[in-house]
Amino acid sequence: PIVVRREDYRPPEWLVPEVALDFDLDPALTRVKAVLAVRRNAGDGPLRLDGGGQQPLAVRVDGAKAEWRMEGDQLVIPLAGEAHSVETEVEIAPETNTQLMGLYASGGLLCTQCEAEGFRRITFFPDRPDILVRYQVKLTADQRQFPVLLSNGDRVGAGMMPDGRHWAEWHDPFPKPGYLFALVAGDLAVNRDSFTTMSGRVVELGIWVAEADLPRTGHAMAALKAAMAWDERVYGREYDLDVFNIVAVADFNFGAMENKGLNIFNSRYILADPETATDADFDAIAGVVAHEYFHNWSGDRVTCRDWFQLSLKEGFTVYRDQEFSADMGSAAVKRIEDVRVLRAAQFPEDAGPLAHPVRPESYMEIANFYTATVYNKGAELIRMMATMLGPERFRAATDLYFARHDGTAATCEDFVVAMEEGGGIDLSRFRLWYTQAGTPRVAASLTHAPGSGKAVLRLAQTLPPTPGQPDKQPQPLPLRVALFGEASGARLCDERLVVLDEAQAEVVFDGIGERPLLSINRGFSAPVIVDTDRSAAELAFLSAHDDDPFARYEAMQQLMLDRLVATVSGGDGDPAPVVAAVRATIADPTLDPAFVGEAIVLPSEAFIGDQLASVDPDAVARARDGLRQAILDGIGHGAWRALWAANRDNRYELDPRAKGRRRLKNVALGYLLADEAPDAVALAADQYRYADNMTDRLAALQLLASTRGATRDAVLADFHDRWADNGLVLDKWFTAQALSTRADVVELVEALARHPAFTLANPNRARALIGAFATNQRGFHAADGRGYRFVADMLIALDRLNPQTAARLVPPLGRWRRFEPGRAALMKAQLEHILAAPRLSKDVYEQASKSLG
Ligand code: HT7
Ligand code: ZN
Repeated sequence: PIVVRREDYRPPEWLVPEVALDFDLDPALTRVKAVLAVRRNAGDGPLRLDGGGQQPLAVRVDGAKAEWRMEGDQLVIPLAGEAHSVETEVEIAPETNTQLMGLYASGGLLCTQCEAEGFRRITFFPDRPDILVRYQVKLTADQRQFPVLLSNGDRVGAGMMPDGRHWAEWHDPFPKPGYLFALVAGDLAVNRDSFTTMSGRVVELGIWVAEADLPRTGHAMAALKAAMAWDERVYGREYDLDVFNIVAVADFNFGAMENKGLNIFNSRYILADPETATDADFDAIAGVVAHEYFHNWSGDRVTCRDWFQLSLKEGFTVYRDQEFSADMGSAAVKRIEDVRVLRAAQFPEDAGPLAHPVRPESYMEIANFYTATVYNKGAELIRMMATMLGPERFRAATDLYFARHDGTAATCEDFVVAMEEGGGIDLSRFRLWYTQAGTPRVAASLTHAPGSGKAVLRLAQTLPPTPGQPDKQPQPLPLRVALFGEASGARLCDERLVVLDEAQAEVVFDGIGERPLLSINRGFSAPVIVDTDRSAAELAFLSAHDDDPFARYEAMQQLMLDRLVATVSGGDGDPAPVVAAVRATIADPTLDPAFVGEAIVLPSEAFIGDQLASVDPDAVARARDGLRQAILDGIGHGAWRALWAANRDNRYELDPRAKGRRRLKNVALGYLLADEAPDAVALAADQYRYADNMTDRLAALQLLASTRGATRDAVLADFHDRWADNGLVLDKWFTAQALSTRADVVELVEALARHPAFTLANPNRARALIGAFATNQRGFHAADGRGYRFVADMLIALDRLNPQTAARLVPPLGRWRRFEPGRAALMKAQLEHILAAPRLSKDVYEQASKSLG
């Protein structure tokens, strides 16, 4: 496959100010006519239009048949003048499009997905994000089968044809790249609402779904309106069209897509009611709806010059959606969740063979770079700049960014320059965050000579080598730091923002009259790993006294992690300090239950493994099970049951407090089931049976799925029968079993892959079973390699249908170097098996070959 390099970017030779598209829609054969107004911009080359394997049926220039040739998938048309009208015609077959890129069929609908390079599969076009085009789109289709015809912008006309077909015409006044084009045709019902913008314009909002799903669109609509108001209040950004439509589809490669004025969503991020969606689903819906809406400015109005700049829109928009969700609920819990995601997905990526900078230098397949690094680490970069600037200067800088780059395709460098000029700060060294891969490590140690009144914090940073980057330079790390008195429990100084921009530094604190304890990287102000020499007693103290909720959570987690790592390594894994700290946390009446639920949950097996030089998954599982049991015994069954009971509510509510109580209740249930005591199993079964919401029902099901016996089988059968007709809920049934800790989980999952409801054609279903299983530390890493083989075989089968979704299954195998030699060899063998498969996509080839390299 061809490698695309950032350094090879050249401005386009031809621009396309306008395009008229005419779609004759039919699932079996759709005809697309495109008339492009083209104008020479640079160079003297022919017009090159990207294609996706289709052949042109006709090519006309200025109305006349023209000379053309194909070079690979590109249509090349020599043009003599400076401006021309170029017309092409193609036929495509949406119903055979299993890749779900371009125009495809999903559950009776026709819909599009064009980011990153799907538009070329619809029509010949210069499919690059820096070609901004004004669109006129005419859609014609059978009226009975496709009564609703939608595209970007405003509907300017519609009518019937004599043959039972009808048409609609849409104009989008905002120039946009092809990746933001969208159309939908189908039999859809709409939840309509409106939003009045800050300047008084009324925007018509529509969420389009199958008629039966309409009652489950209310939460998404409320989130959309909240996001529109938030973006006005916090960033001064107003919506700009008269219409904003969202369509939910069942088959989608990703979460959602920010097409201008016509967002298309994976239905799992739209549809929710208490019976079918968990609290986490409700939160994810609000977050994704907001994310896509925020892209209207950070993505659509200001787009990317080339795909290496992807984090310009994605990192910034993730930061914006994280802050929105923090404002809508508990900011502390949201930060904890976001850091947990970063550590679970991005830190391992940064430490493995697929590590890449936030602004990558090269790719074979751009779809492989929609990663946690580009999205989540990218968001952390924006957060660090916001922290260093402070809220007012950050707002001035984003205002400058939007004003300067509105209507253009910009770069990450443009964003940093706007931060510098609008915020009055020098970010020269900060740019290293965009170019260097890897997670920085900071060693921090605090000394205090009694009677001196001084405390000295010594900091040293290192950045590990990553593929292609053996040597690194120190990056500026903004660390929020405070000190607490061990005797008084009080804060000994104001919080300081220490920006560590050298390899080493010393920070002196004056006026420190008692032995201080270190609270560092408060709020997780920098996306780094901090190594401290804090003892179990110090961590336990901070877990009870730190006044930064993230740091308090972190102290508890570090305390647990130190015990777990010590146990795995054969050292002192005495659980007593952990048990005491958990006891103190659950007994503290001042704490938010949601926070308590997060703080007392054990680190995942994967995260424990990430701390080890060579992972033995069995040893990790034993250590974690042992600590879980010790916490159950140490606190006592009765106390856990009391905690469970104390956080039960008689009536379901969806407010943050009720969600927090459910979370804590279900964490308590998890501890109670540590030893599968019959009364705990019965309690979980009762919770399952009598739950009035999916959060509680699924929590019980998930826990019971790891047990043995008739109760487990009965609840799983019940859940299946209740929800057999609801695809999104049935996905949860597959996932609950894929994540089971039972020793026979591989066989169970293999059997589920033969279940009549299982299909690789639907990405949600494939991810629900195979994707979830690949995160199951016990099953996936079964010592005989059967888990690896299962995932590899499924991946090869999926690659034939949907390469993008298949490629996302490679990274779990790509971590082979982190495991003990036996597992490492088995994982490597499966990567080789994948690479030997015939007709491999470039998506999977890139990920598998880099994982072995
Ligand atoms: N900007 C959207 C990216 C996306 C995507 C990328 C590759 C393949 C399919 C896709 N569907 C959507 C999603 C977002 O970040 O908002
Ligand atoms: Zn996005």
